[in-house]
Amino acid sequence: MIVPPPRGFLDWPVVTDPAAWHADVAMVGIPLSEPYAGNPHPNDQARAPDWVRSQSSQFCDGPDQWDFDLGGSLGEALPARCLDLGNLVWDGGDYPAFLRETAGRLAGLWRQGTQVLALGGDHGVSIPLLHGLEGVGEPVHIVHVDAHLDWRDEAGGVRHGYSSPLRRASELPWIRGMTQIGLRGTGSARREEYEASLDWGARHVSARALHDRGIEWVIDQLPETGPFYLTVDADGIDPMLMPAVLAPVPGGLTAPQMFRLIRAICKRGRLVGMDIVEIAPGMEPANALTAIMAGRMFIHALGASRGAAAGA
Ligand SMILES: [Mn+2]
Repeated sequence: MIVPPPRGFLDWPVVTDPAAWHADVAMVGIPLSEPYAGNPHPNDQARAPDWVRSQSSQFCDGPDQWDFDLGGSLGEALPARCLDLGNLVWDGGDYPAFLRETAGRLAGLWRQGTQVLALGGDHGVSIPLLHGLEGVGEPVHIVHVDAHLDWRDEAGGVRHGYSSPLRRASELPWIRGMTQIGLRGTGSARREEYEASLDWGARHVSARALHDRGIEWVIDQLPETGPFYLTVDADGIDPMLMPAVLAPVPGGLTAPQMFRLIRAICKRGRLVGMDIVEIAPGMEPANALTAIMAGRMFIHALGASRGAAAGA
């Protein structure tokens, strides 16, 4: 089921008919929010795609406006065909069917060379995106920003939840590696998962190491070439910047570190897609700071992918 949002991301045209999905850049919402049995949290991340879109004027006051982060206007940096494809909604029924259908649609976008931006939902929404990366046609390196490792094989019997996306990524033959940045929270990993991820070849960058050694040291550890896919759990960013999360952990990435990381990724290779997940609008302060930080990350990615934000 594909549902149009009340407002397109950055006011891009909303096109919910997959037959008409021909885009250089596309935004998709995946408002999946699968609470684990017994989870006491109000899992309202499903509202985040429309919430972030609704704040578009807050993170870009028009495509003609000079953007100092881009060294130009966003309008000048964007390609001709930018679409908002609406929300790909799971009806709560047959999850494997939803996964197949959604991944298939995303793979179709990647086969035509579309850069896919996505808004969750909880971190489980990265799973259909990671499956869809098959459509890129060559192995992809995952850059994962998160307070948590997210390598649980299952949690409460659920294998496609927000504790497991990077474990699921490790099982896909088109994922060639992953760099996990900002790690500092407990949960979604015990010794078993920690060791399984290292055995697989994941590169861990704890928040402590990041802050002790600096973002340039982190960037030096990324592969020399793309393609890259970036998955950002909002709790990976410092909660002073993205407070609307259910599992805030002090000491996350700063805005300058995150923007520098995005520019560096785009300089090394093609950023084929990016998701931002785990925004809980119910926790948002009145000034919409979390949505604004999400929007600014996407804008950095859009600009840097096309040579804006020069001097990376
Ligand atoms: Mn996560």
